[in-house]
Amino acid sequence: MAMTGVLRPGHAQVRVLNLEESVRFYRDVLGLVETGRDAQGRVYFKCWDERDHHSYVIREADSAGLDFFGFKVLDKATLEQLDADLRAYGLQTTRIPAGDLLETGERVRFELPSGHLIELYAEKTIVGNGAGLVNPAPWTQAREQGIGPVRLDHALMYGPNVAEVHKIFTEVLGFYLVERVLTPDGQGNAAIWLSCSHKVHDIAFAEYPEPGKLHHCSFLMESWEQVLRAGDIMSMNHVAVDIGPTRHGVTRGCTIYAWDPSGNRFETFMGGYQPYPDYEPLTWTFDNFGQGLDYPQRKLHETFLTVVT
Ligand code: M3P
Ligand code: FE
Repeated sequence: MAMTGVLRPGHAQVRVLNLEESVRFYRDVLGLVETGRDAQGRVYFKCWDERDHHSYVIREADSAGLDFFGFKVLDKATLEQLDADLRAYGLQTTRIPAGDLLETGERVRFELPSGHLIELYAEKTIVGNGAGLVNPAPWTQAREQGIGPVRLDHALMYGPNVAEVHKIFTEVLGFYLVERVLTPDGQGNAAIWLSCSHKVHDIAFAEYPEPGKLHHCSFLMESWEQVLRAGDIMSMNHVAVDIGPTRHGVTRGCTIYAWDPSGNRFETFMGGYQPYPDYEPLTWTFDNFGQGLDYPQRKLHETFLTVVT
C-alpha cells in the first residue's frame, strides 16, 4: 500500500447558533445524512457516499466557528507514532477517550500555532454508504436529498503563524505543499494548500491576525453540473451565496462559497487536478490573488479576505 500515515480529513465540529434550524439546513438543503445525536446535544452527519459514521458534527453555541478538525490515520500504531512525533517536535498533545465522539476511537488533539485544534484518530465505526460491498449500486436514494455532496473534502482555516503550521504539516504529519500565494513582498506565504494524498488539497491555511478562524469546510460534488444544481438549490432555499459558481485558479476547483444559517461558510466544489508528492508547488504572486480565487472574473472578492467565523 502506498498510502500510509494521515489518510484524509475525517471530521469537522462546527458551532451553530440554532441547532434545529441548522439540522434542517444541513439535512434538507445541503443533503447530509443525520447519523446520531449525543448526550451533549451534538448532531452528527455524513455525506451519502462516506463510509465512516460521521464527518460533520454541529453543536449549539453563542458564536459560530470551528471547534476542531480531525484527520483519520491508517491505524493505531500510526496514531501512537504521530503522537510521539508531534511531542518530539515540541507540541503538546492531549488524548480524548474513545466514545467522546460517537462511534469514534481515541483521539490525539493538538493546537496549531494558528490557534486551530487538530485531531488524529485511527478508528471510527464503518457504517457504509448503504449500497453494500458486493455488486453495489453506483448511488443510493440518500444522494437525492438536497445538494447531496459525496464527501467532506477539505477545509480552509485563517490564523497567524502559517509558516509554522506549514512546517508541522510537512515535517511531522507527512503532507506536501501543492500551491501557495505569496505575501505582497514575495518573501513569505499568505496562503498555503496542503495535501496528504492525491487530492489537490486536504487542508489550507491563510495568514490572518485572529487565531482559530474557519474560512470554509468544503464538500465534494461529482460534476460541474452538480455544482450548478447546488447553486439552484441554494437559491430555492434562500441560502446566502458568497462567490460563484466559478472556478478557482488555485487548485482549479469549480466552486460555490455560501453560508450556513449561522454564518459558517461552506463550499460545494468539484474538479481540480491530482498532484503527487514529487510535484513542485505552484506559486501565485499576490497581485494575481484575484485569479487564484476567481479565475474567470479575476476578482479578489472582499468577503474572501474578511468574513470568517
Ligand atoms: C480554494 C478552495 C484562492 C482561493 C482558493 C480556494 C484565494 O482552492 O478550495 O477553496 O486562491
Ligand atoms: Fe475550498
